Amino acid sequence: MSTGPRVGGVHQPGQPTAPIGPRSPARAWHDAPVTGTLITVAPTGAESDKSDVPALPVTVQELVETAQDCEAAGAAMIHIHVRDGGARPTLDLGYVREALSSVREATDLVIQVSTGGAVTDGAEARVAVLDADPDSASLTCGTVNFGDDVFLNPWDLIERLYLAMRERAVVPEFEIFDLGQLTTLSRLLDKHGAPYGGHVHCDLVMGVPGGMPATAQALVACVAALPEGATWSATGVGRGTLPVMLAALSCGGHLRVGMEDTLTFAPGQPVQSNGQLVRRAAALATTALRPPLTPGEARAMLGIKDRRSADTRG
Ligand code: KMH
Ligand code: ZN
Repeated sequence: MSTGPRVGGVHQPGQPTAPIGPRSPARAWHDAPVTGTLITVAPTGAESDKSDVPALPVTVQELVETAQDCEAAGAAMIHIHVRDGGARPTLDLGYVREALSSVREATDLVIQVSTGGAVTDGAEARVAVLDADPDSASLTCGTVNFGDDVFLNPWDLIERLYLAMRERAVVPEFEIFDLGQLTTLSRLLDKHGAPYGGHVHCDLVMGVPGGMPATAQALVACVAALPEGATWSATGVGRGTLPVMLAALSCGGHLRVGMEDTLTFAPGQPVQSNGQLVRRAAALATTALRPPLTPGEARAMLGIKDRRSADTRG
């Protein structure tokens, strides 16, 4: 077995690899140092219509106001899906560039673009959004049924996105919709080495109809199968929001919340704003003695390249 050097728990390109496997028990989550909580807000998504959900931020102005509100509430990163002039999901580079640069000018948030897009988006457009100069980008590690649709993520697209991110100094966030996608992540890291920044960060997306359930049991199974040294957040879709949030906090994880995943705050109460969801997450994280990380602390943890102009750096 090789003991080649590791950065952030993954192999370096060109180094011999060790067998793929779960983290050693000695490095289990309960032994890891306690840190603050990275709160990511996913404010819009690609699935809901503005006509059905008036509080959904779809214009650049709404997105910027949402980002500012969520930053003040404790978010450190924003996961962005962009809408066009008709509020339809788009990967058009003009729209994406405008949205990302506007949020970067108005906030200190780590800016993550979605490469998942909508289930109807093709591979070329999903790779091309990386030219909009995000700090980070989502990278889903496998195909998953998505309600009546299929969210297609074949191996060759995963590799292509991964390498394109590294070429552009973009930090991936590996989106995990099912346990087996962690096997694909290990295969990816063993074949291609560490991502830009040298650190692996995953987001467990739980409760999509067709993916893993939004349960503590599924979360614990995923955490045991993460690459050594990885950090992770979790997001529970719909009614899975609170069970997943509480399980993630108790297992040392970070949180993603937002109207991409949750439209109901409590039974009979539609979500009023993304800020409302971030405030609840920040309050629970603080109660757990793991208060929200600042954007600067999130940058350091994730290995983000600083793209902010000198006059906006915090
Ligand atoms: N909208 C979903 C089909 C991502 O952003 O990378 C995919 C998604 C994942 O939301
Ligand atoms: Zn998304």
